Amino acid sequence: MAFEGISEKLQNIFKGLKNKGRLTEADVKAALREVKMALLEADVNFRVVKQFVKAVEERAVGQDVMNSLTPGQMVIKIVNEEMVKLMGGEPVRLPLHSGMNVLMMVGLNGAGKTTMTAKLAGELKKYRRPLLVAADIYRPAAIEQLQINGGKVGVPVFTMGDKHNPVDIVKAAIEHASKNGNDLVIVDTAGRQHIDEALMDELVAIKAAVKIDQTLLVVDAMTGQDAVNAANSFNERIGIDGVILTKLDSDTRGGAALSIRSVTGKPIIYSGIGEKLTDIEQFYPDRMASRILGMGDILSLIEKAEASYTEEQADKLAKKFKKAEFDFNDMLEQFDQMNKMGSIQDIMGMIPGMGNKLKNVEIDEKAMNKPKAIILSMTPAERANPKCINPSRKRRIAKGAGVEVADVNRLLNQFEQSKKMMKQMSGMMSGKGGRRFGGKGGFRFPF
Ligand SMILES: Nc1nc2c(ncn2[C@@H]2O[C@H](COP(=O)(O)OP(=O)(O)OP(=O)(O)O)[C@@H](O)[C@H]2O)c(=O)[nH]1
Ligand SMILES: [Mg+2]
Repeated sequence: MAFEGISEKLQNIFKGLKNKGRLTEADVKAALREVKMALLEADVNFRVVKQFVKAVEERAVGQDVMNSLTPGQMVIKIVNEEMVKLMGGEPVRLPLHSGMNVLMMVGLNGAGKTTMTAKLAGELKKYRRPLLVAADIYRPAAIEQLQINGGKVGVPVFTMGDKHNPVDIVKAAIEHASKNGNDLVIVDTAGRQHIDEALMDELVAIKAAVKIDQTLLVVDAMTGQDAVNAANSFNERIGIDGVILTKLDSDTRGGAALSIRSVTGKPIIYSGIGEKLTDIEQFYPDRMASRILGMGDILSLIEKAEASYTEEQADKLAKKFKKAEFDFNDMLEQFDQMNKMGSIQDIMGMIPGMGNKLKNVEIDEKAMNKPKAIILSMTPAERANPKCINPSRKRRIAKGAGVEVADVNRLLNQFEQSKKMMKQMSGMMSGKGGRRFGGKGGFRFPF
């Protein structure tokens, strides 16, 4: 899971701070030294770390903080705010003007350009008519890969095979787009090592030949400082307008996410969070900071839930959630939603306080199949009112699902318990910061 190491360290440091009633300047400085180490270990650029710690320290050792009732929490708040600032503060949307826009995706080998090209098209086709352009003529099967991905998101792909040079391909693609009413051209370029001057020259040549509205650098978040150095080279050599961070679902330490904005001065616009073509998110510095700080990412989670629920469904569920009135019919629906939302482990990691607990827990995604089979074996009436499930019904349900009666009992018990837990959680969440939890994004555990 992303940011695990750094989250855990920061949480421990914060715990130490919170446990102290009063803080001295020395306490804060000691804590910040630990924060510094944690950031360096997460592969954050050392200059960025230095500036960051300095900024936090300047604010944290002030009288207001030290004399406040909760100095520990004030320090945490400052760390959080400075982290948000480090990643750009406000989210930046991809600037698209009216008429034809040409985007060019650039980046190192395997960063995720071709995948992101299709993800972006899938995302933007709600508002635009995209055309993808296969300008990677070097890697075998690169063209085919783009065609397949384009097909999956239902967006056309322009190709001239691998016998023309990329400058001509892009020119022809733009002409083709104008004739066919496509107002968004996204160019997938070849992967390169930043030392590869020939390929850099090629990107410069494309930019010289046609008007590129946005040059987007795709960066693999797992590669830490290498990604940051590459970003710098790309920016100096060809000029970039924005950054897209991919593989934020993987075991990344946080270095790239935290440094890249500050080092290049360019905004992070989107993030890639999985291999599926729907695994794309707008980049929100505040949410990313919460994730890195281990505070969970409730907002992203809720947005995911919202994307896969209709409003009506969500409202209905949120009400039941609050009253802990949900039944097995809802649970069945929930299983399907969970599938749409991604892996359970990812989702749990976004819940505050859960990331840590799940550290060594392997969640068996297939484990959902058994309860699902049991629920499917119930009649709708039984699903709506589990209390009516007597021993003979249990036997019938078990037989239908191909499981033991004990499995049915276990599910019924778990269900009762999770209901209790929901009740507690909705109590907890109705306070600060939990508004949206019970609101239209109402989210519940599936078990
Ligand atoms: N887990 C995860 N994998 C990703 C993500 N984005 C891309 N990948 C995977 O990373 C690998 C490389 O992705 P590509 O899109 O082919 O990368 P590329 O930059 O086009 O690579 P080249 O064209 O060879 O330079 C593929 O296996 C993708 O499925 C992501 O956000 N998360
Ligand atoms: Mg590619």
